[in-house]
Amino acid sequence: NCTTGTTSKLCFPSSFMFGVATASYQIEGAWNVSGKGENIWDRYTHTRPERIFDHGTGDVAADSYHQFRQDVRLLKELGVRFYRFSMSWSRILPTGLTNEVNPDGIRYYKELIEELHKNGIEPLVTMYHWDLPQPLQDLGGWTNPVIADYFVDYAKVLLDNFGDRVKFWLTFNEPLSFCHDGYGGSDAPGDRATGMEDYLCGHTVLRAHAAVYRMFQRDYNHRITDLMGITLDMAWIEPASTSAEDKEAAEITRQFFFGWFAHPIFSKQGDYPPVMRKRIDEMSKRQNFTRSRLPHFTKEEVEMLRGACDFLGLNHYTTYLAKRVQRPLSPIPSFDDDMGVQLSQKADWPKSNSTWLKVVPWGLRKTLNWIKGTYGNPPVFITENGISLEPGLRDPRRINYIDGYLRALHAALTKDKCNVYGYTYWSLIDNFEWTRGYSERFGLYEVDYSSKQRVRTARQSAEYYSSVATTKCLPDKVSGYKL
Ligand code: PNW
Repeated sequence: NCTTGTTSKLCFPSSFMFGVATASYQIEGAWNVSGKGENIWDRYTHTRPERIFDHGTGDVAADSYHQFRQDVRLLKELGVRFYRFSMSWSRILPTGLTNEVNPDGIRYYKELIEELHKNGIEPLVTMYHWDLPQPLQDLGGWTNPVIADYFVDYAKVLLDNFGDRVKFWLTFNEPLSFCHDGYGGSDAPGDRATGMEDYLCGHTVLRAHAAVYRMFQRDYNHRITDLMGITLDMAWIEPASTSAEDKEAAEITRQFFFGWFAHPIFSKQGDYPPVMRKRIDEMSKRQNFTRSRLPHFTKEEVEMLRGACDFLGLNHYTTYLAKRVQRPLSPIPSFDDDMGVQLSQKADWPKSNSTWLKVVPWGLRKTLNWIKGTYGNPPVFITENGISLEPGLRDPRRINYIDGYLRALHAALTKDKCNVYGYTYWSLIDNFEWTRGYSERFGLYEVDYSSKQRVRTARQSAEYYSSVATTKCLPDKVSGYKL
């Protein structure tokens, strides 16, 4: 806390970094322009429009492929220290493989990075934010172990081309989301098998992450400021009651949702969380499978994964309640049955425009403390936190959301001594929200989808966030913005 005059303000350390995030498929558009190849979200939105709430596609999105200088202007206006964006694999490698490198793809990201540097903004680059090249999906996508090798090849192209100008890298964004929802739910590629393909996806992704991190360590991080992490999402999971069963259910959920990817990398022991191993092995046996549906790492792979990260990227939006459920044995595998938990949210938690997103700021503080306790206080960078609301420039509820979560973060930092180095608001601008299409708006800037240029206009929250990012202090009260 720093004291100014008579009021005590909540301030972050001067080294603390504030930024904003986007992702390639959600903002770039230009889906078939300048040599870009087709990816799984192009294919999915074009062939299964009924799967997308408003039948939207990322064909044009916010047109950031053409409007990126405009985006950088907004970043400058906000006064943020860094910009988290992702690179589109098929824009750089149209076939997904290195037989063909698209010069326009390389040029686009070089220009974006140069524009950022000219404006004093640090790039934080996500290598993979869900847009797998379609030719790789045709080989089975992330369920095929060979995709890990192709990801290493792609990562090498990125590090060779941009490694000298990008210091902060993230290999993957939210493997839980794209493995569980993509290979076991309703995200692209779609129509896959839960309890089977989601685990195969996770296995390939973890192996790919370790291989890229080790390559980075060996050949690329010549400057000590070069860092590579992975972004995992963790909603806080609170027991639905004080019963021992529900407490256990909450911990099982944390391990299935977060430990699945965090335990192999950040725990002392390495490998999958023991509770996941045990439950999936047992359930597989009861379902008469010869082998567990959860694959095994070799000893070498366990070692390669253990500690394969300079920092943990954390996406956090909301909280769920966990209750133990005993379902009758189903012969059909499913991640949910393996986990055996029923999730819900409290009716009186403030809502957003996304069904899954309720406003529960204390959940962030608990999440950070759980990570600290479980993995020995690793360096954490919050890579996403945000809220969707109805269109409009007056968005006091967004200001309230950010303010609430930043207060919880401040307490975790100063009172609980959690190791957090930065905070990223999702998102800079409104964008294509996957299966929710354009119906959910997370932007500090509103995008006018009816205009050809996809005109961006600041919301009130942009002004609020800019003041936080530049002063590193929270205003005394946010009541100036009427709810
Ligand atoms: C994030 N949860 O995914 C994605 O990284 C972004 O691309 C996306 O735009 C953003 O959410 C907003 O929807 C999440 O269940 C998936 O808590 C699931 C959860 C949170 C974020």
